[in-house]
Amino acid sequence: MNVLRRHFVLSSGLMISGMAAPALWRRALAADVIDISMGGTTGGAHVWFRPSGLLIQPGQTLRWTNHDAGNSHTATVYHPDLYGKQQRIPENATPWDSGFLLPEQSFSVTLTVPGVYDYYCLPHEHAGMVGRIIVEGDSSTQYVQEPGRGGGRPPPEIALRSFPPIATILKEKIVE
Ligand SMILES: [Cu+2]
Repeated sequence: MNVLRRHFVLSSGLMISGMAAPALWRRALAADVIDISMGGTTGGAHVWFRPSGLLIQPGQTLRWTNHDAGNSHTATVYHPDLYGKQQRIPENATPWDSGFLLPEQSFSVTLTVPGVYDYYCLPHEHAGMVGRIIVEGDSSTQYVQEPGRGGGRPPPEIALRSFPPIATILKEKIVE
């Protein structure tokens, strides 16, 4: 009895962890508002955006929420108008900067211009806290980045290594 019961709990637990996550992701991607969590370990040794890579549709809204009790974070795009960075958003897209979000504060932006958007956390760019959004376009849309566009400062090496690859985002739609 005891053994059977444990087996049942275990197998249903596995089934949930194996099936619920993709279903939740799919539901999240279909929503009008898609959540991105800002997090970190106690002491701030590791910090992150989750998911770090997303493929969304024009008109969908992204909402960043700081779930890190011990740190402030920002979601700031790479653009010459913001801290003199190199432009890593589509040519005619509007740059955004959330400003510092205290724990449990949120910031939202609605994206309409297709293309690739790279962003970072102002105090944690050098810890590799970056993310990449792709707004899907039609078959003529080019998703290729043009590093150096606008002539501003490029991301540091650790940030460049931390962006999820464009091909992976296009294939997986969501990258943890
Ligand atoms: Cu941060």
